[in-house]
Amino acid sequence: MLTLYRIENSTNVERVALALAHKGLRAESVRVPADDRTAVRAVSGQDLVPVLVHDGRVVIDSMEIVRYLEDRFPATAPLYPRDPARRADCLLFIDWFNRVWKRPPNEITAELQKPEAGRDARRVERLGRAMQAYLDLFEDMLTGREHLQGEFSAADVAAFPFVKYATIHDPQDTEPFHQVLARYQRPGTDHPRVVDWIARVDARPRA
Ligand SMILES: N[C@@H](CCC(=O)N[C@@H](CS)C(=O)NCC(=O)O)C(=O)O
Repeated sequence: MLTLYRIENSTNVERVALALAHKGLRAESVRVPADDRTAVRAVSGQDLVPVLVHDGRVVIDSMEIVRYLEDRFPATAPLYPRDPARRADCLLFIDWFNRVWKRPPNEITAELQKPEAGRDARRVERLGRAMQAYLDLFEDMLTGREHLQGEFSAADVAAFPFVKYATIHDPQDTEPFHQVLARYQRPGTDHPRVVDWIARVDARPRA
């Protein structure tokens, strides 16, 4: 049995929700309040979601969970290329996304939480430009293919919940990190493939 601990509107939970649905796996959801992680801490010893419990085994970290699902359920729709070279490209992309791409929005969010007098506006501007430039990179990655690695894969699972804010942002969603994702990713007429990719992946089911 699979159980997913989640909070509403979580980027990292959406990764797992996309992966579960792609693989046709059902999971019981435990929805916890964003401001009370007691249940998450009790089951996993830490506060962050997503947490997956599979027959008593606890897995934390969204992309570790996605890999775990692939390893444990290899017969269902794959999320990583079978070809070793392409699989390595996919793993590298995910590592880059987590370690490099995520830094500017995280750092802008932290900067904007400082009192106004102590903020480094130039740094925010520079980091914002980096986020916008990554849209150009995604546009190029999508040349001649519908997903970041051709077929829908863990690369799309990793990036979509964050990059989607370029076109999808509920004005009622005032979560600071989400506002940064929306504010500093502005697709223009030179990003048609990114815009189509967001719509394509957004049409997919979630668990
Ligand atoms: N590296 C972790 C990050 C998890 C994470 O930051 N989750 C957010 C929700 S998207 C969270 O639980 N934040 C709560 C907090 O920071 O207190 C993953 O990929 O799962």
